[in-house]
Amino acid sequence: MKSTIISIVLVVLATAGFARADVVLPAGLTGFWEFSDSTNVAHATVGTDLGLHNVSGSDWVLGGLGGAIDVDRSAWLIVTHNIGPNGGGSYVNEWSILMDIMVPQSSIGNWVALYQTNTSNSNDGDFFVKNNPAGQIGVAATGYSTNTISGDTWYRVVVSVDNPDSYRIYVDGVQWLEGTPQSIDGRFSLDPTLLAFADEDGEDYPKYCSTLAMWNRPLTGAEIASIGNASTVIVPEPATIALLCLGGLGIIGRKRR
Ligand SMILES: [Ca+2]
Ligand SMILES: [Ca+2]
Ligand SMILES: [Ca+2]
Ligand SMILES: [Ca+2]
Repeated sequence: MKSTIISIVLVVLATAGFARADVVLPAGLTGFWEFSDSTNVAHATVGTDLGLHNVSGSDWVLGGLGGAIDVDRSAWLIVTHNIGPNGGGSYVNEWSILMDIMVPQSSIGNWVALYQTNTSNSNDGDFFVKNNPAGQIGVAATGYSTNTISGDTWYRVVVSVDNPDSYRIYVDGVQWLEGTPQSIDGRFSLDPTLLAFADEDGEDYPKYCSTLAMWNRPLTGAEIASIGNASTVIVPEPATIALLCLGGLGIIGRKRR
């Protein structure tokens, strides 16, 4: 019976995927959130549903790919990524995150936090859109991009992290920053959760998010180029969904303990 269900799931997903010529996400995906359901904005397509801090279904908007969430100041998303410690440390040192974001023009010229690795949000954010020069992205420790994002425009931002070897930021498939590499188990290693869009002292002007994804390894430049820009429809490998739907998540959970 299980194999019948798997077959049906695979056929349905494969048909849907090929019909739309969607881009299949690279291997190692551990979480994928699309904000496509206004009645369940925290829903995970792959992995664990998001935690919501000061955001709810009323912040769902039609925008980006299949809907997005309007993340105002003092609001953030609690992202359980299901990546175990790796890279030779006690925390997650090899990882990647994808964020489809749009910063309204009214936020440009202010700090816009993109992620915070401190799970209690008790220190500075760790990845920002900078206030001045407006629209550069990064943080002092890693450096900032020279290129800038514009207001009211959707971007697909990917950060590929391999502590202590590399920290790279890509926008719409193009590398924008060869960042300063970071230490094992340091500021850019992860606890079991990461906070998307959080900052401890108000450097979190409003932004929109249409897609989030995380991987348990540093994606390569070629892989990130293949994912395209914020209008490229991306889908998990059918096997990833089937596995997670049928209890794979439980197995991953047990391995981590
Ligand atoms: Ca490594
Ligand atoms: Ca701050
Ligand atoms: Ca921090
Ligand atoms: Ca979406």
